[in-house]
Amino acid sequence: MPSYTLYYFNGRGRAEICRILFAAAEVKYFDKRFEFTEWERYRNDMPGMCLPVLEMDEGTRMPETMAISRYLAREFGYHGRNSVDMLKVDYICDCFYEIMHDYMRYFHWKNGRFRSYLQLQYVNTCNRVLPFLEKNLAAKTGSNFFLGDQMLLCDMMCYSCLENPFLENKGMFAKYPNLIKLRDRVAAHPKICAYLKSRCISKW
Ligand SMILES: N[C@@H](CCC(=O)N[C@@H](CS)C(=O)NCC(=O)O)C(=O)O
Repeated sequence: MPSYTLYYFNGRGRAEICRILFAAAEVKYFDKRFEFTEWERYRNDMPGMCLPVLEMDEGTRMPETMAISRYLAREFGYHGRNSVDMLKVDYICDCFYEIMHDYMRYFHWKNGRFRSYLQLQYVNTCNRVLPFLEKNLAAKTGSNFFLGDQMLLCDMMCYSCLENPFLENKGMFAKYPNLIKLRDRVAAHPKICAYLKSRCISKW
């Protein structure tokens, strides 16, 4: 197993799904967090000049949240049993990631890092994507997770991408009882539950 360093800012944000995967698989990694004030100094050292980035064996640095998450999920056995299951896991993950992406932009807009108005886009994405995911879960009566009884990357995405949206507006989720149940189930996984209790506290 390579030695891993995960670079991100001092928040949960896009990197949290990777941290949850490391926790679920009980794999050790170095969780390197930058403050925004020091980012300028490191930006040019990162592929794509943005974070998260995964470094392996103190050499190769890889960018892009979902590419990293899929790699870790494959390595740790959370990406599905066959190619069709992986396709399903991927499309569910990409739906959740659309929310994460728009939420992050909206969050930074609220906190003065962007100029344009992004709340509407984030809410529209939730209204488009969440009913679809809820329907996927409702069709799986008797199963604990999106694809059956095994928790996979897409289930962890349900927890990680909806964390701040849920904290900010629980009412928005009243229409999605199956997503809430899944979220609670992932949080109750023994390894993830232990990680959630011990992690650094941040606003995003
Ligand atoms: N497509 C990239 C986007 C990553 C991204 O936008 N990251 C933000 C932080 S959440 C960033 O590094 N921004 C750098 C900056 O604002 O200079 C991904 O999905 O990982």
